[in-house]
Amino acid sequence: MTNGEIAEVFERISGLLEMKGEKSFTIRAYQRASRTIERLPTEVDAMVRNDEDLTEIPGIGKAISEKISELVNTGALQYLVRLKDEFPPGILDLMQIPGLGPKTTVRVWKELGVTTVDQLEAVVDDGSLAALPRLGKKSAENIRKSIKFARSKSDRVPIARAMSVTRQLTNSLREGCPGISQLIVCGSLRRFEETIGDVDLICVTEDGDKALNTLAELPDVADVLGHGGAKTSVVLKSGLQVDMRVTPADQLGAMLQYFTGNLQHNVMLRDRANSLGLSLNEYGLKDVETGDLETFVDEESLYDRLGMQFVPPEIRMGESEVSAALAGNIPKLVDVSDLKGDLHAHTDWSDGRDPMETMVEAAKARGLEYIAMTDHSVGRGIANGLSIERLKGHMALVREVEAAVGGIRVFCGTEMDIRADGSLDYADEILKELDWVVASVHSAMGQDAAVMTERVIAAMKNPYVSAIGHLSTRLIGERKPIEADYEAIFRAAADTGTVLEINGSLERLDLKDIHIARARELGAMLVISTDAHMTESLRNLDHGARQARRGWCEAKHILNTLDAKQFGAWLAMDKSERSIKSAAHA
Ligand code: DGT
Ligand code: CA
Ligand code: CA
Ligand code: ZN
Repeated sequence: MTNGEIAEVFERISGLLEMKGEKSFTIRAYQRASRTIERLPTEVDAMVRNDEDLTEIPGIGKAISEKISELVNTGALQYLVRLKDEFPPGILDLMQIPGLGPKTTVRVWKELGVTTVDQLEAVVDDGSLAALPRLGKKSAENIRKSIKFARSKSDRVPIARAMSVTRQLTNSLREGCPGISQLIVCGSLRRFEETIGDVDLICVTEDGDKALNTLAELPDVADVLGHGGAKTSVVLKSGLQVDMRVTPADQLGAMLQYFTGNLQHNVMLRDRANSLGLSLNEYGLKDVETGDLETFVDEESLYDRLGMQFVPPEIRMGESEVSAALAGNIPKLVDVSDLKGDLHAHTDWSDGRDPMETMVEAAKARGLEYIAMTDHSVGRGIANGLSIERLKGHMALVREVEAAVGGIRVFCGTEMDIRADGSLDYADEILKELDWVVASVHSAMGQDAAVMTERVIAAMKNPYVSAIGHLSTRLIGERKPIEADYEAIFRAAADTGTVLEINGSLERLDLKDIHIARARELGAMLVISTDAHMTESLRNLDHGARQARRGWCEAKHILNTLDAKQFGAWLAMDKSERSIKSAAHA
């Protein structure tokens, strides 16, 4: 069972308890557990199996720890089963509709007799939902969109879940078959797509049969779809399909290329091969006349043989990358090793897990030269946002921690709410004391595009707002992005000297790839941030970098590739002078 699945169970419990009208601290305890587990980089499943003490995890008490053990050991939780029985069937699906939430779910159930998604759609259509007191046309319209979104989700899996399932799977495979010398994740996961159809693995080993049998016989496998030759396909109990192929090491290059795709990229590469009198398949390049097969140990030599630059997996989209590679126009894309700092991180002052000093130590250990501590602002009550008093204490602590840790710059920051009317959560007199201000939308996400656009641009016009956090507010597969004139926002970002964040949290990956590319083209400055709520999530820099690569970003497009000194010099500029150009000369 993955962390994501366990987290979902607790999310459901908290929702059902809220519908029951349970005490708020009980509800919050389950919500906190859910969030903690979802973000935890270590697999709770494995911790249970290894008899580790789960209550060591901050936010997990004895009661929840016992429930996790029961879940992992039996695959179900009697407490949830009983709780569910108190409600009509279907109500959980209903609660999952984004924007509905426990409160509205109870109302549509009790007041309109709605217990399924289909019935919900019917009351939206006939106007009876909008007629409920305090609901209105606007909310009903948003719920209509959410139903559509929920239905369009299809069976593709968000990347965060696919990655965590894949991590567990590859661990089990290596354990079960020590003869595996390489296990490489290919397909859409290697390209870093935001949703994944199925998981593709290439296994390099002397004993292919053993590896394929190991996969087919894993306890997590629900069904074997195909097994034989050099490949096996299975469906895991989580519903995710896995295709695995084995290959000898000397043919890895062509197999990797083939299995990474995407399909359209592969078609383009085949055409290129044909034009050279060759035919490309997963084993290598065949000379059409002689029938001789040329094999490749790595992808680099294969692309080279085709007379083109190596194409990084993240941009293998079957678009302009092949012609660019033929012309030698693929730029050197930004790499996580280029990133010198992080500009969005939370501590236990708001909703983070770790104390500030721990976060700063961890950032330093990762080799970062600077980090901004950006705890939530006062309006974010549920995230324990900082009052002005507490913000001042926070700033004082930043200075203390910076001195105590040493060797890393620590910036005073905030992640401040952009309120529904476009006003900001702190006054300018406070903001100007801060080094780095990330402004984010966390509420009223269903506003009309025109209102939302104005709201975000209003925040950008503030001279002390350094950056906009996770612009679209989407949670991949969970919450749809805000509707807004993104093009206008990107232009305003460039005009006002406001940086746009590429949020590297796997649940978000926000901006999305095409928005990154467009913002870059329009001259907006970009920064790759972790939004870390615990030390382990500092590795979101890696995800953010890969996301930026999908938008064809080079180091020069990303502000936090500047070293501490350069970044400090850039920060010292007036906002009106900040730009990609001035960053290059910082
Ligand atoms: P997904 O699974 O929908 O997220 O996307 P992919 O790209 O992982 O697609 P998948 O799993 O069907 O196949 C993995 C790769 O294998 C795909 O990106 C390209 C390659 N591939 C699959 N079928 C064909 C094919 O018929 N011809 C060629 N040339 N390549 C194929
Ligand atoms: Ca796939
Ligand atoms: Ca596949
Ligand atoms: Zn946020």
